[in-house]
Formats: sequence, C-alpha cells, structure tokens
Amino acid sequence: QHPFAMASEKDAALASDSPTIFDKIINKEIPANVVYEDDKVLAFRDIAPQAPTHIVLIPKVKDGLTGLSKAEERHCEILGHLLYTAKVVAKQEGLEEGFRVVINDGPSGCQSVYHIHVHLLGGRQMSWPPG
Ligand code: IU
Repeated sequence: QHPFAMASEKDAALASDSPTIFDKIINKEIPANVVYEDDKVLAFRDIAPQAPTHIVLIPKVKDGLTGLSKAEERHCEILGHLLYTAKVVAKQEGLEEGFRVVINDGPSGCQSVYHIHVHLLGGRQMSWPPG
C-alpha cells in the first residue's frame, strides 16, 4: 500500500475535498426539494427530517469547506451568508415561534456529509441538551 494511502473514505473526503452527494444535488444530477436558491447558496428539505421543518443549507462552491473545522478567513463571507439565509428560510417557512440551526462537525459531531451544511430545524418544541 502507498504510504500516503488514506485510512478510510471519510479521511479521503476530508483531506482531498472530493465531491459528495451534495455536488450531485447542486448539479441537479439527483433531485432535491429546493426551498431557496441564490448564486451562492442552495437550501433543500432533508431527506430524513428530524423535525416538521428540516432544511439543509449548503454553499454551491465548497472551496475546501468540508466542515466548519476547516474554515479559513476567506470563508467568512459564505459562512455569514449561510447563517443569514437560514434566517430568511426560517421566515419563509413560518417559524415565528423559533427554530434551531445546527452544524455537525467531524465524527464526534455526527457529520455524515463532508460538504459544509447548516441544518435548519423547526415546527416542534426542541429540547436541550441535544443528543
Ligand atoms: P450531517 O450533519 O452530515 O449528518 O447531515 C447530512 C444531512 O444530509 C442528513 O440530515 C441527511 O439526512 C441529509 N441528506 C439529504 O438530505 N439527502 C441526501 O441525499 C443525503 C443526506 I446522502
């Protein structure tokens, strides 16, 4: 085995910025229930919703941002845009009583797709601490 071979597919995704299923959604290769789109961000309904409203917001260009832990100063604008868009979509979804935004990061954070994304959850009473 090559000495620099990756230990797992997940390590490879983290290190090499390789495409994920979200690229296929961005490129319309697989369908998604899109609720908001602009030139930088796409928001679609999660395929396995954890609340009556569960939307995933992603940057259209990953630019190395496999997860929040990989953020660099150049990402500040897109990170702010993602968060602001979560608010816009929350309003669009009628979540006047409140909502939650979540970014899972890495194995301990329960991240499963290595293309940064913000979860927007609402439509039910949340609890704390989260699981
Ligand atoms: P996570 O934070 O990386 O676990 O979030 C990934 C989310 O993407 C998760 O909630 C999945 O249900 C969701 N998802 C999706 O909406 N469509 C897909 O094709 C796949 C995952 I793969």
